[in-house]
Formats: sequence, structure tokens, C-alpha cells
Amino acid sequence: MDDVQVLGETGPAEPSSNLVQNGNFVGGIEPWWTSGDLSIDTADGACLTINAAGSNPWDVQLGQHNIALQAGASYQLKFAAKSTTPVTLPVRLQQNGEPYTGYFAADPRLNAAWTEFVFNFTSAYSDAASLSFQIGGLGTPTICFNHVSLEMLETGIRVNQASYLPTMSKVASLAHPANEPLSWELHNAADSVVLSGQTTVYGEEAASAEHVHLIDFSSFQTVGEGYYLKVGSEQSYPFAIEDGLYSRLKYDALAYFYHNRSGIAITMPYAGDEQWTRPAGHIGVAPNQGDTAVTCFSGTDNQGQTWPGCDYELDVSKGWYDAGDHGKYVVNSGISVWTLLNQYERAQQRGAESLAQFADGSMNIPENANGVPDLLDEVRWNMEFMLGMQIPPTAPVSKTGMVHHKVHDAQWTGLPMAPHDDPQMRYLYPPSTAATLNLAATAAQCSRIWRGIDEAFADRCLVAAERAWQAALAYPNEIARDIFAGGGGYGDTSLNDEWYWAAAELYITTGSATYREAIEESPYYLKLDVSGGSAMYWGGVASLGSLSLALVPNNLSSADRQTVRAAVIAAADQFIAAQQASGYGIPFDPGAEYPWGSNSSILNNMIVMGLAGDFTGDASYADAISQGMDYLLGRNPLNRSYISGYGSVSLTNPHHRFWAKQINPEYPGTPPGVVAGGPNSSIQDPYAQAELTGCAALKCYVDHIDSWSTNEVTINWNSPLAWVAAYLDDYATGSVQYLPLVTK
Ligand code: 9MR
Ligand code: 9MR
Repeated sequence: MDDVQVLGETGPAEPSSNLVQNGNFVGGIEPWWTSGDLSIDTADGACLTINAAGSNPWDVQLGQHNIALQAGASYQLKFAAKSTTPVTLPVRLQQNGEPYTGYFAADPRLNAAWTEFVFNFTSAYSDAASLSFQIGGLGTPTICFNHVSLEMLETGIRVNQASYLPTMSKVASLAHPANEPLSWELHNAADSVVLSGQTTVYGEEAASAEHVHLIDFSSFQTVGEGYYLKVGSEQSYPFAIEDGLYSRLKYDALAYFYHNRSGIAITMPYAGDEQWTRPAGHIGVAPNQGDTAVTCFSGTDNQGQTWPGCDYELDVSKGWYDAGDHGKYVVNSGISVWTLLNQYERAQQRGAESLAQFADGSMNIPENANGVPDLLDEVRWNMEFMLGMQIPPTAPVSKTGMVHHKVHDAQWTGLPMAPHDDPQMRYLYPPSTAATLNLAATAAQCSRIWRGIDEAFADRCLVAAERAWQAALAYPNEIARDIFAGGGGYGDTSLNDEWYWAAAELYITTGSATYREAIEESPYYLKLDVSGGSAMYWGGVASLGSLSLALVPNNLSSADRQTVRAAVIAAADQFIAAQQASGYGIPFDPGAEYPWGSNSSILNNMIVMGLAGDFTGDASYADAISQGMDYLLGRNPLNRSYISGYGSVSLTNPHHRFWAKQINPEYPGTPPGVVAGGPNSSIQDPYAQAELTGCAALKCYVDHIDSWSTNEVTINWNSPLAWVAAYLDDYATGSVQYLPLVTK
């Protein structure tokens, strides 16, 4: 069991499922502790020079507390060590306090060369254990440690690592080659068996290239923590059964937007923790070169075409940074704003009790005592940026009313980089018909929602929306393409869907015949296009129009509204059929290839399922959504939660320029409630290509900051997470409601 190998200069990167923190001793030893008389040097691992030997092994120690061990689970402990004089090193995993029950012990021999030690063991105990290297009584050598990791060994049992809702389906997947059903047991935290049964054999799961079984323990409804499943010697990560998960997640998911605000200092108490505070980014303070007076890009694009620039500057401050980068893109802003406002409009339809969850004072943001619902305050921060991207009527230019596609750095900045440290020139990139229609749609939505809350803002939004619509008619062929350095492309060549979405929102808000004609002429009229398996994404937005027409009272006839609702329900049923055909309960079937941001495709489909639940009053849609969340929270082939802070092994190292602790410990880690883009079969970034070549679709993911094509985080992925979490919270708290058809 003791396998030894000699390491070179650089050891392995820290595994993200490591139960030991800071196993590479980056930036000091915290949260490790020491005892005894020693000096510490962390230039290369942790080197401890013992000044006074002591007599017992535990008189001098390097240790770490709070290591969550699970009885019955198997682990691998690894570390590298060396000593200036040969010594025998007591390594102990034990109870933190009397009687120091031992959970694992080894006594390897150290010498002057770095050696890696690997130990496998099965824990007989569940405890928050202490790991300690006991170096007392060994004389006064210098002993060094590095690359310390403790990982639970591969288990084929994949569960929602956070919690299952008590009254909903509870299904786990098991990757196992057996062709016959296997026995499973559900254990509670006291290690007693509370339920047992037989798996059903699902068979080959194409997207993961695995042979899968299903474990259904839905009948067990007792609230508690620390449950786990066992099949033979394999054991799952622990999980809870409780109602509160989504009450927390809905606000954590919304907090993403505050954290990523541009143009305002992120401060306590709103930041949740000191580590996430930072000065305002891009308010025209050096070294920033934006965003209060930004002019148009001039120069040559990637294809050699020259752009003349423009003779005006716009104030495009505020807004949310798109993602791991500091670009702000109107097109991606569009779907993100729509999703959060749709969440609000759904609550409006459900009534006062639902609206209360987003009321003033409900969220931890600076505007939470201004008399306006906090969800709207958050969205307004970005809406104002979008309005700022519209070419004003007074500008001495053509294309007034058109909207710039994006504002971003002239060149990609490196990582890490806090927004206020960004030294790059920022430019407006050419206006596009797509961005203009995105503003028309969301500003129309804005106008009806702020009506009665802030008349001036509602008016401003309506004027902007109608100006945008007119400008798009005047310039229908301004196509955005991915040709500029320094920012995401968000290129889109087919705009029928944007036209339909904008017309639908304008029609709902104004009731005007112009927009009625536009939607009636559209190929998307009253339909939901789910070709490719997904309902919508930033470049495919027709469904947004139909979902608004189905949800929000408007002048369509009852029959037409029934038609569009039937389309929503049919699409939802298609996603549920995909879910039932999946070995991991995924309500999204893109075929063999999983797209960039696949987790958001799943979440967006669940919005459609949620609205189908509202229109039918049928709670089975919520149950299906709950199972879809199980996939994101750990019931997946990688056995990990894609949502930070939720689950034993969860998103830790997103591609984000500020949450960059993985590459520099002076930067913060990731706040809870952030969803990663997830499996992406095309693995476009070099890190993923090196790690994942040949991956099965559902395994094309790596939790590393360099993997921008699988592990980035963005506004358009966290917004459906917030929507879905709030939806499930309604059901978890028993608020099932049928939304009857209302006509104006
Ligand atoms: O960081 C960028 C990320 O936000 C984008 O999604 C991605 C794809 O457009 O490209 C960026 O990643 C760049 C990285 O930060 C720096 N090296 C070049 C990468 C690709 O352009
Ligand atoms: O989400 C976008 C995805 O659909 C595209 O395939 C990809 C490449 O163009 O870009 C993604 O968007 C990124 C944007 O270009 C820059 N900021 C980060 C976004 C998420 O990775």
C-alpha cells in the first residue's frame, strides 16, 4: 500500500477535489497549523527547521483540522517530503481531541531527496478529522512537505451532493459494468441503513460512454443531513434531504450580479466577505481607460479591414462584466436581463407573496432600502449600461438609435486582473442590428415593469426601445462578426429570432398594430423553436418572445395565448422525454456534441419546463426540474457539483480574472452560487485540450482557471440558475400555483 516515487522540481497541481486545503503551501502555510519550536520557510513547499526536538512525536507538528472523513469511504493520501537527516515520520489522521482515535496511520522513511508517498485506506469513521505530520523527537533536521492531498477514491455512485427536496423524486446514477440489478443501501449520518433496494439497469449512456444503473430512493422523505448511498464497497458523497437548499441558492445565484458589477466599488456588507471587496472598475480612474467616455474602435480588425472610429464618446459605465473577462456585450446582456425580468414577471403573475421574495430589503445590495424591489435594482444597473450603448439622437453621426455591439479591451488582459487594475484601452465596437434589437426587446420589458415604480425610467426605456426598433428597420443588415481582438465575438448572422423577440416585447408593452403585424409575419409566431435540443441561448432568442407572450397579459386573443402556451408545454414535454431517456436525468439532448456553456442549455430548458408547470398547475414539471438540478449538483459522470459552494466537490477554479485564487492566493476564491459553463465537447482552450483529448461529451470539463471553454462563468448562465432556484423554492415551500390566462 506504500508506493514511492521520486519527484522532479515541480510536482502535481493541487487536485480540486482535495480535502486538504493549501496542500501546495502557496503564500504561506494557512490554514495549516504548527506546534513546537520550529522555523517555517514556504519558498518551495513548507520547510520546517526544528529548533527544539522535544521528546514525543506530537511535541512538534504540522497539521490541518476539519478534514471530512466518511465511514466506509476509500481515500488516497499523497504528499511529497524530504529531511536533511534520514528520519521515520509518523503521519496521523485522527480525532481532534481526546482520546485522539486513530483513523489512519503510516510511518514512512524520509531522506534528503523529495519523495512522493501514496497511501490508500478505507475509513471506519465519519468525523471532521485532523491530519498531522508528527516531527517531534527526531533531532533538529529540516523537514519539508509539499503537494499534500487527500481525495475520496472514485466511486461510481453519483448523487446530488447538496440536497434532495423531501417530497420530490430522489434518483442517483451508478456507473457499473454489471448487467443485473445490484443491491443498494441508503445510510443516515449515524451509519444505519434506512432504506435499501435494487438498482435498475439503464445500460449504455452514450454521452458519458458508461454503463449506468439508476438508484431510486424517492420514497424516503425524512429530513436530515449526512445521508449516503452504498453499493458493495462503493460509497457516495454525503447529502442532505431538506427544503432549504433553494432558499439559499436563489439569492446566492443573484449575488453573482452584484459581484460582477462594473462602475461601483464592491463593499461590505454586500460582498458577503472581505475577500470579495474591490474598488470600482472602469470609472475613468487610472490605470483604467474606460468606461465613462469611450470612443469607437479605429484601426484594423483581425481580417485586415480598417475601421474609421467615430467622433463621439459615450458614457457606458455601470453594467455587469460579462464573464471571466471585463467585456460588456449588449447581446449577452439582453438574454441575461430578460431572464431576470422574466423571473420578476412570473412573480408578478403569481401575486404579492411571490413578489415579496424580491422586494426592497430582500437582497444584500446597496439599493436595498430605496423602496424599489431589489431584483429590479440589480437589473437596472445593467439596463442603464445598455441604454448608454445607444447612439444618441444628438450625436453628429449617422445610425442614431443603433446600439453598439460591445465595449471591451483592445487586447485580452492576462489573469489575474481585478477590474480596477485593467490598463487596456477600451473601445466601442460597431453598432449591430442584433444589439439594437436586444435593446428594443429588453427596454420594452423595462418600460412596462418600471411603469408605476419610476415613471421617468419607464418613459426613458420606452423611448429607447422604439428608437431602437426604428433604427433596426433603417439598418437591418449590420451584422456583428467575431473579428476584433480583446473581447468575445458574440457574432450572429441570423436575426429573424431577434426581430420576433423585440416585436413581441414591444407588442406586449404597447399593444400597437405595427408590432402585432411584425410578430404575425414571423416564422416563430406563437412557436417555440427547440431544434438542437435547447430552448434558447444568447444567439437564439425567438423563444423569449413566445415565453413573454405566454406569460405576460397582452392583447392577443385567448385562443392565441392558448396556442403559445400549448407550444411551451409541448417543448417542456420534449425536454422531459429527453430527461427520461438520459442516464443522468438531463433534460437536454443535443446529440453527440455538448456545446460551450451546456449547463446553461439545461437551465434554460428548465425555465420552459417551469412555465409549463405554471400554465398547467401540474407539479410533475417541478419534480423534473428538481432532477435536472441533481445533475448540476453532482449526479453526473464527473461526480462533482458545477455550482460553487454547493456539494462536497464543487466549482472552485472558474476562469475569472478576479476570483483567481488558484493562480495567486492574494486574489479571492469563488463566492457560492456560481455555475460553471460545464461540459463542452469542442474543448477550445489549450488547457482542456491537453487534459481532455478524446473525452466523452459529459466528461469534457475541467475545474481549472485556464479552461475558459469549459470553466468560465457568465451573466447569461447564472441568470437561469437564479430563475430555476427561485422556482424550485416556491415548490419546496409548498407554493404550487396554476397561472390562469389573463387578458388585458
Ligand atoms: O478570457 C477570455 C474568455 O473570457 C473568453 O471566453 C475566451 C474565448 O473568447 O477568450 C478569453 O481567453 C483568453 C485568455 O483570457 C487569454 N489568452 C487568450 C484567450 C483566448 O482568446
Ligand atoms: O457563451 C459563448 C458561447 O456560446 C460561444 O460559443 C463562445 C465562443 O464564441 O463564447 C461564449 O461567450 C464568451 C464570450 O465570447 C466572452 N466572455 C465569456 C463568454 C463565456 O465563455
